[in-house]
Amino acid sequence: MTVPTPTPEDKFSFGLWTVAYAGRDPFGEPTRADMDPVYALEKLASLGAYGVNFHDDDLIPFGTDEAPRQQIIDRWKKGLADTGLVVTTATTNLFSQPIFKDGGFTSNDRDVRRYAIKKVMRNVDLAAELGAKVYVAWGGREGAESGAAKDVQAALSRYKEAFDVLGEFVTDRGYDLRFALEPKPNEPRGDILLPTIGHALAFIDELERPELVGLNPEIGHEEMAGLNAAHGYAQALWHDKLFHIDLNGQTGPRYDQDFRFGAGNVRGAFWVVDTLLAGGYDGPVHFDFKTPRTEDDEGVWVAAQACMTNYLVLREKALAFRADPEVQEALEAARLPELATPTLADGEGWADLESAATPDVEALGARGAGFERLDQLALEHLYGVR
Ligand SMILES: [Mn+2]
Repeated sequence: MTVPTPTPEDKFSFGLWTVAYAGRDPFGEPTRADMDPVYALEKLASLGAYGVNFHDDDLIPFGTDEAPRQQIIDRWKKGLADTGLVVTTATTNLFSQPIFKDGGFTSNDRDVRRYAIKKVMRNVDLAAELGAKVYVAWGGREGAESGAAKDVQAALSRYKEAFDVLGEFVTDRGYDLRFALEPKPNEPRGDILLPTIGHALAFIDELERPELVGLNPEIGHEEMAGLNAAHGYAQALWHDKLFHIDLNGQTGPRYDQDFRFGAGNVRGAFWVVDTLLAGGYDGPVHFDFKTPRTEDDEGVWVAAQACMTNYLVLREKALAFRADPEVQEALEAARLPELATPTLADGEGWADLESAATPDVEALGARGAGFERLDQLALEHLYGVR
């Protein structure tokens, strides 16, 4: 297998904040210079990317007046037209400024909550104008460090209120735009609300317009919680809620590492790609990574390109795994097709089970599942020996 080359048909997209991450962390100053957003567009297009997305404050520094704001937007639009990159999604920074230290939508302070919703609406207008189809909502500061500091039930009511207002806003404006919640268990808050895919799915059911809200799960965030990211993506697909994806790398439950996709938990990444292919996910393949602060500008683009390379490698391996006749046979032996058969036959009810003959319990208990063979075949594809 040669190293594959990405093309716009692969629909790879990057957050402006990913490649423009200058290396500031809780312990150190930035190690790279601020990046011009139009330079980021040019570099991403030259590497074969399809799309780009941004927080309002990534593109337009917080507090910029109206006239210079418009100049920035006009220059950005020209950059998009010149490079052919598409704005796939946009999002709001409700976490960097001191005003959001206790969150945006769920801050205890009502004035902060009102300002947060207004800030989102302003950037939703821009996102719609630029053609974004999904508006991502990562609630980074929606949470607490201590028990009494947050009334969680009241906070969830305010969280719902915000999405109900925003749902009404996009409906009234006639925008073709849906929201995607991005769960995360912790960091920067001690505990963040809607910490996992499951919490977020349950929350969506309580909204006035649940059809407008889905998920943007990030591999690293699920793995920070010790969860299986592929299973989470699969459940989001099952609920028809996988509106967008954040692919990156993570090594177990520790700080949010945001490694380039394919680094970190490689086996987990393989199953995420397999799950996306099996589930027919056809949205942008988006990377949310941060280049380590050890790297210079050249290293940033090495890492960005590697995200795409690793996805293409894993895609080829997952497809080869599924197409391998030996794998098909092993899947059959492991009874995977049988799981797709309903447990009760057409027209059967509980009474039929009650009167059904008891199977050979001992024989069923003694029978091997064949999963080790199946998993080893997957690993041999992943390790490149098949
Ligand atoms: Mn992350």
